[in-house]
This record gives sequence, structure tokens and C-alpha cells, in this order.
Amino acid sequence: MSTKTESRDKAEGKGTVQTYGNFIDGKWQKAKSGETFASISSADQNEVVGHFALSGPDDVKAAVDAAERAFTAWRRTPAPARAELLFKAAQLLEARKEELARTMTREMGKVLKEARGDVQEAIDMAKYMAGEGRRLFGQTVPSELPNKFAMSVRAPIGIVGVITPWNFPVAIPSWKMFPALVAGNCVVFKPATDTSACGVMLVEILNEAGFPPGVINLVTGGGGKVGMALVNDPRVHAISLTGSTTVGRQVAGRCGELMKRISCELGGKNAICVMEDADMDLVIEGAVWGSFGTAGQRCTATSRIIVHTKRYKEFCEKFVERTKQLKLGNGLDADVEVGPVVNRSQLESIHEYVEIGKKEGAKLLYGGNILTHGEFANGCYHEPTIFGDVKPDMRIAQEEIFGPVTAIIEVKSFEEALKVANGTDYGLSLSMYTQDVNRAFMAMQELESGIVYINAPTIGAEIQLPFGGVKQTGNGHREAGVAAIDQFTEWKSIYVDYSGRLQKAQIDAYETHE
Ligand code: UN1
Repeated sequence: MSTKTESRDKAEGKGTVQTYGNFIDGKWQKAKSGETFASISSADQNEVVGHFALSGPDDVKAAVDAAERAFTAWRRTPAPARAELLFKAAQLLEARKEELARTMTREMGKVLKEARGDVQEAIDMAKYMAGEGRRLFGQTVPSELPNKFAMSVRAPIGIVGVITPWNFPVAIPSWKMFPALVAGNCVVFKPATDTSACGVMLVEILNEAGFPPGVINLVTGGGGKVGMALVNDPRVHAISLTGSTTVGRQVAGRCGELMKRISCELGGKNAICVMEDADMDLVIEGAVWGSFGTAGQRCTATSRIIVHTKRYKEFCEKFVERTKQLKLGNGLDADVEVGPVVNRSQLESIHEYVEIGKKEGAKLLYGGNILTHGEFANGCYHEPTIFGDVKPDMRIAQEEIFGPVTAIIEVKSFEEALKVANGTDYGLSLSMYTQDVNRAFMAMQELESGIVYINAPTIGAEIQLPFGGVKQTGNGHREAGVAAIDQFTEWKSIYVDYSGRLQKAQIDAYETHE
């Protein structure tokens, strides 16, 4: 099975393709079935990045057994000592940033600069959550009774199931695992099958940082067998999931039946609003980055651009002009700006939306094709695609496409822009470009989303503020920032009565003498 040194060579694609196991109870091990699956490169579907354990419920059970054994000692470990391991993990992530980023680009396609950003987001989170080890604030409040002390502390939930997507394969697992760990939980981690190599490398690093056996476990494989086994195991007390709204609804439904804590970060239909007074050069750069960064495969991607009628024509022309200059190709090439999308089925689903947009009567202003010629032949490449004359109720303006396709909608006023921006089932990230301070503040107040940007696109959240959305984007939880700890702790309220007598709350302090 993989050792640290072996897997370092493997991840860089040297020599033959290697097979990686699950990480359970501090040991790398095969799936009980002995079966494996391949993770293949988005830029070249003939290139296998690695083979991974095709796990099932038995493997999940073994991982949960290990987590259960580790939990008591881990929760009793002082939080600052738990945090030291996260500091160490931050250093190891920094040391292996380039290697991780290259693996990520090979495995899921995002361009190298962005892959480095993805790893950086995990480093930032490791440092932030390591700091939490010396905070994890509770409250002390005055009691209404004399000689009585009242306080609250945070207690870990227990075993947390972490189910993550392929689009931020290092950052998103870190958003979930690091706060869970510093708070004293044990983790069973199921990465997306498309980014199993990134998942393995991240766990190798955490193992090297010195987390005790059983505290972090990795089980690779599909959502139906591995993810649902985690959801169904009564000893897993909380699930943290980032994925599609369809999967989120299914998982949250089951967790509801089991009275299990579930936090979901799901789809988005994010929009930039461009007012008549906007700085157009700034808008164009932001719109291109928001729409086509990560080939549009961010929950936060700009998939609608709502433009005031006075700037509509100018915006469309300049946006198309700038988009034409984007260089597509293998994300490992330094000058490439847009890489492939993750896999064939995503490619087809994105392209279906292009056909839907055309049928709905939107005007295809640029792109619209799957690329199959020359260097693109073996990869999953879709042209950056721009639709104009989109009506707010069209499917391409309502449904998450998760690819490099964006829809431009013309509006006549600021109020109409807000209405259109808010007019979807999602509420992750919305943005307003204006020079008018009153409108900027009005937008902050009125936009219905977990994240609001002024004069910046819908992507680029930093880890020190809460991340998540309203409406069907989530179920009320937030990742990152101070809010992240709430997902992974229970409040315990403690009263210490040192009066030496029975004191009755709500009664003794209010006794009336008739
Ligand atoms: C996601 O797409 O799920 O704000 C995460 C951003 C990144 C995170 C995106 N920092 O675009």
C-alpha cells in the first residue's frame, strides 16, 4: 500500500500508475472488495492519474469503528494541542503546495495558478483554525441568583462525515475537516471520485502532521455506496456536504429522518449587476474572471450578468472582445487561462444548456462549442460561451450550469436589477458594480445572498468570513470564519451553584411578599 515516499513519486506521474488505498485507523488499506477505480485527467482522458479503493459500506464501517475508538482520547486532548497539529499541517501544505497544485491540475483541470490558490485556501484555513485552538470561545453570563455561576462551552459533536466535491478538492475538504478537528471531532472523509488523488495527498499530509490513528479516516468511492453508508451509520453524528442541490436534498432528507445534523453547501446562480455609472473596464475584467475562472466550475461562478440598458450594448461588445482573447488549453501550461472541464459527463451537461439557451431564444454572442480538434482532442474542453438577450425566466438564467457559460440580461433600472438578481431559487453570491455609495449600500441590504460583492465579481471569498448561501443554496449553515465552528460543536450550558442551598431560577429572585 502507499507509503509517503512512494506516493510523492506517484502524484507527479513518474513511472507506472499506482494504486492507493483507504486510510483507516492510521493505516493505508485496500477496499474490502479488493476493487479499484481510476481517476483520469480532464485534459487527457487517456491519462490515468491513479487507481483508488472502490469502497462500500464495510469500509465505511471500519472507518467509523476506528473513529469511534479514537474519539474519547481526541476530545480530551486540549484544544491548543489539537491546534498544534493543524499548524504543522499548514507548514506541510506550504512545503508541498506546488506538488499538490500540479496533481490537482492534472486530475481536475483547473489552471495551475488557480490550483495554487486552492491549496493556499487550505493553508489559510489551517492557520485560522489552528488559532481557534486558543479561542473556541464560549460565554460567561451573570446568573440571576446570588453565588451561582453561568457559562457555556463548546463540545465536539463526535464523528463527522465529510463529503466533498471535485471543484475545490483541497480547499473545501479543509473548510470542513480543520474546524471539525480543532473542535475535537473525528472525521471520515469521502472525496469526490474525480479528485481522489487530491484527497489522498491531503490525508497523507494530515497523517504526517501527526494526527493520532482513527482521528482522520479516508474512504474513497462513489456517493451512493460510501456517502450514503456514512449518512446511514448512526454513530456518525454530523454530515457536512458540498455538492449539487439534488444530492443535498436527498442527503438532508435522510439526515432529517435520522435526526442527524447536516450542513449543506449546494448550488448557485450568481449574478453581477452592472449599473449605468459602473467603471466598465473594471466590470469587464471582473465578468471574465467570474464567468470563466475555473472554467465556470465554482459554486460562486458568475452565471448571470444583469446590465443597465444604457450600458448594455457597450458591455456586450467589450465582454465578447475580451473573452475572445482568453487562451484555452491544458492548465499545466503557464499561459493558459481556461482549462478543461472536469469530465465528459459534465461537458455534455454544460453543452446541453447551450442547446437549451438557443432553443429558448437567447442570442449566442460567443462560443457554444465543445472543442475536439488538435490539442483538445482527448480532453474535456468547452468554449467560453456568452448568451445575450436572455430573459430572467429562461432556464439558462435559472438553473446552475457549472461550466463556462454565462447569460446577459438587460434591465431598465437599479430596482429591476435587484429584482432580477434575487429572482432565482439560489442565494450564494451576488455583486453590484456602481460608483454611487447610496446604491452600493442599498444593494448590500437588498441582495438576497450569503455573500455580496461591491465592485468585484461573485468569486473570490476569503476564509476569514462565513461562506454559504440562502434559499436553496444551503440549509442555514456557514463554512469558514467564526461561523465554521458552529457546524461542528454542540453548546453545553453549565450552571455552578456555590450558595450551598437550593435556589430556584425564575422564582426565588422574583418572590413577592404578600
Ligand atoms: C466553491 O465554488 O464551492 O469564493 C468554492 C470563491 C472561492 C471558493 C469557491 N474562494 O470563489
